[in-house]
Amino acid sequence: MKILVTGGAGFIGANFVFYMLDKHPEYDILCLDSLTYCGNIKTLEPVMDNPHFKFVKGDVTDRKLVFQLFEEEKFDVVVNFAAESHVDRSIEDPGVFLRTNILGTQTLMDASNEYGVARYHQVGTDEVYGDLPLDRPDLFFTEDMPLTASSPYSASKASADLLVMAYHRTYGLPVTISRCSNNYGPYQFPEKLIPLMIKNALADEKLPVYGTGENVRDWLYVKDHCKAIDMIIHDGKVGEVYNIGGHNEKSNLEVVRTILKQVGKSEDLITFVGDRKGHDLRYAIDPTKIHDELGWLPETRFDDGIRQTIDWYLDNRSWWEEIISGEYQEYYDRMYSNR
Ligand code: NAD
Ligand code: TDX
Repeated sequence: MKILVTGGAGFIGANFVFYMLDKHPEYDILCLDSLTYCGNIKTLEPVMDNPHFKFVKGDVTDRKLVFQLFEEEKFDVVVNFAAESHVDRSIEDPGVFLRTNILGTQTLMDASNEYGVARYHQVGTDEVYGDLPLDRPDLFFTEDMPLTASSPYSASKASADLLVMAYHRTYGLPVTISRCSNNYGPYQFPEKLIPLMIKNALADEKLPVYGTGENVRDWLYVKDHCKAIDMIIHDGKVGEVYNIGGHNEKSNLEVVRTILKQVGKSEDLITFVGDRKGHDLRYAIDPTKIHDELGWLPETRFDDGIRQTIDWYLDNRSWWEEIISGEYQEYYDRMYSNR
């Protein structure tokens, strides 16, 4: 089987490349990634010499390049991770989110239609369901809920999902969509909550918690997400959406306190800062469908996953210290200095 993995130099895409080369050593994987600020070719160094892996630097909206790749490589399966993925950046500058997340998806599906693939899989997010109230712990996101969006990021991801279902119905493209909750684990760019807080705690810098810190996210260890996508591309039903999540809801404050405790730093580092515009209150996935239909269950408990993640950031300082030396510092100052 030959799989095109787009966005494979990013956090989840890279973890997926490692997972697949390990689980299916006979598969061929081609990673297409334009290496934006959060794509890191160094992350893929361990597999660069693997004869079953190939890296191509390029943009998913570059029609000529994408069509040429499909013509030459004859992919069986496409897994589209390529995206602008940070909500705060989408609030600052939505344009690139619409371009990559919507037009990139269109380009990949046009090529999939033209050259024929057995499966086009869209990596979606639970943010397309909007948010849930904090005082209704009985409510969860299910696949049949209507799509809504709070940020330009989630609007772009919801648009992409609608386009994917339209390509299925109109052109018969064999698609699946997964919508996962918040991921954490190795190689996550330190602009997202968990790695940002680990990095700041290690440096004895303030930990900027938005608003009251009561917002709830449903955390999943990245490897469990990769396993779910592997199951969906093999056994998922064409035309279906699968929610992925492990019933692991935590308030942001709980997450930050856990990190401080594990790195042995004081809670005095916590600083409440101005809230995110349009900040979603609570995400919570109902994973019944993927469990019942495909037998998927998460394997990593939050306590173990967060410990492994913190250890990874401690053991791999050079990976993130290099990242935070460039554009990152300007972003950080812009985002946090006047909050
Ligand atoms: P990320 O930002 O770490 O990585 C995105 C990757 O896409 C980077 O390597 C980047 O270089 C690449 N990319 C961006 N624009 C591109 C373009 N125009 N052409 C080619 N490559 C491009 O993101 P992530 O956290 O790994 O998320 C991956 C996917 O999973 C996204 O689609 C995101 O919406 C989805 N998702 C993420 C989470 C999460 O918690 N991180 C949860 C659910 C779904
Ligand atoms: O400095 C911070 N302080 C803070 O309180 C940051 C960066 C975040 N937060 C809060 C905002 C959210 O309530 O923490 C929570 C998590 O924030 P992010 O890590 O930015 O993730 P979120 O906005 O929940 O979106 C993530 O999950 C869904 C991913 O970034 C998306 O790509 C994915 O689709």
